[in-house]
Amino acid sequence: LDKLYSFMIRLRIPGGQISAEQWLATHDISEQYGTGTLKITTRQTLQLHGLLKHQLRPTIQSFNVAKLDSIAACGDVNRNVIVSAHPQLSPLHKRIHDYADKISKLLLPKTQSYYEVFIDGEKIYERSAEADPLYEDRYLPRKFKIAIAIPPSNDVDLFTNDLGLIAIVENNQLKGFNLVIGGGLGTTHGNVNTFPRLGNVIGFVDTEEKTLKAIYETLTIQRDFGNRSDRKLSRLKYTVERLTVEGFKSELEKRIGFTLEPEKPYEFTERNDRYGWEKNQEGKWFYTLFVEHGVIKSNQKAFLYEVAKLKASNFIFSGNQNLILGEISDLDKTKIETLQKQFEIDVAVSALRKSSMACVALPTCPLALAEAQRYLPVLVTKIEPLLEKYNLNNEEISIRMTGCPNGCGRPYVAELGFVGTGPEQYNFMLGGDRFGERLNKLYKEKQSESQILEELDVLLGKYVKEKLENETFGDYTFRTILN
Ligand code: SRM
Ligand code: SF4
Repeated sequence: LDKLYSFMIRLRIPGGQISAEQWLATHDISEQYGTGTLKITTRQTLQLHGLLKHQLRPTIQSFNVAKLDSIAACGDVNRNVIVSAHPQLSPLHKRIHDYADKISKLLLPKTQSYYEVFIDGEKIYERSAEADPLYEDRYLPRKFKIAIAIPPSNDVDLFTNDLGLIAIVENNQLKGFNLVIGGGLGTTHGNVNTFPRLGNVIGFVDTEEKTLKAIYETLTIQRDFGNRSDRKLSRLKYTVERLTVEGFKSELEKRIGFTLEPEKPYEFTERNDRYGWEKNQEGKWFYTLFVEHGVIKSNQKAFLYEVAKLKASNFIFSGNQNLILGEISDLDKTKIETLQKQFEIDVAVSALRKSSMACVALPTCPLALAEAQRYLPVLVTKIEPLLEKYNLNNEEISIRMTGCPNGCGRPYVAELGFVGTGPEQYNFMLGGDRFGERLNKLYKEKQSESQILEELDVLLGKYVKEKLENETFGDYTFRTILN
């Protein structure tokens, strides 16, 4: 008897938006194959777990019919391109969103083997075999991640990406993008050469042509200069450290054939999703549903299926693992509100819970050392009374947990970060800011739940007594403990 392997499928959904029809198809596919659970990831897409080998082809074929694929959702290529999810933020939202699709298409590997293996079995040499000038015959040294942020929201955690674009909007006009290079979070316990890093802003580009060129050539630099001998040190952040930021920038300018303009001013003042109902400039409604750590609960799944049947909205996944129902008319809003009541959707949750994020970890992630998405909700329930004790219930303190130091739930840019070190033990990180512009630092190693709660009791007590006016918890701990 052989082992009964099971697989995970992750979709490629640039900008995280699908139609109601695609949601219906995804729902049906998840009922037929895998565990039935739909999981929204920290990169605005969906994963299905527990697919047996014989289910892989029919699952991928069904997604293909719905015009959804999983090409380059994993591997040493450009991954799912993410964009600020909230259409309310800018009248130019749609235009900026289109960039995600364009960038994703530009950087897709040219090989057609996905179709040969999973879709129709037609031999690749019988298809028009195209050369791949970007990935050539070797791909990148490692995964590559791109995000687009639309200030004032940093809901994509822009600075943690290999390459980031900050949309510069002036007088309702998209002027272009600030380019940010060299972010990345993965580390390895005990390997001092690995570290999380926030990207550096290196300049501004105005036209679409220049933007796409700069993105493309950033990848060719990583292809040519990235470390191919040690996978632990092969992300772009290490290439940038080796070449220096200035060195990287001049190599980029050489390859693109123009000089980057000086960066334009921008400001991030939010990172959380805007939960509940909101109206955009065109008078359409949006509803943001809180999905704890991206795991869609059964009542939420049933609700979303009924909403999709109305064909009254699109479905947008956020980088905070939540779901936005978008572009809803006044009439359809009423219908959706009725469904909300029927499926008991709009339950109140605390500000802390709404600011929490966790990676998958156990039981499916083979790299997990500790629990994350199954345990953080429990820990939050135990922290909530402490917040109540100090009258901090409305504080949106960001709290994030991962089962290992790879950082899939971006714990290194949280005010409270917990990184799994072993069963029921976490490195306790403090001092990140609220909007993802400063890394936190290790406060206490290998902490158990009771140690975490004792520490927090003391820290929160001191915070309410000693904080400066409007000082967030992250800024306070950074100023008083870690600086
Ligand atoms: Fe991740 C590997 C889950 C976002 C850094 N990540 C994995 C794997 C595939 C484990 C593996 O290699 O076998 C996990 C699958 C678990 C499972 O059972 O589903 C996994 N990563 C996830 C997701 C699903 C977490 C979530 O709960 O949402 C996220 C999927 C994103 C997507 O849709 O593409 C996810 N992973 C991230 C992020 C956050 C981000 O991209 O914004 C990071 C940190 C940012 C970064 O890349 O630096 C991240 N994942 C990693 C790493 C460390 C990479 C490194 O540079 O060292 C690994 C391990 C690796 O690549 O070797 C990893
Ligand atoms: Fe798995 Fe570690 Fe990523 Fe969590 S952070 S999903 S445990 S690889």
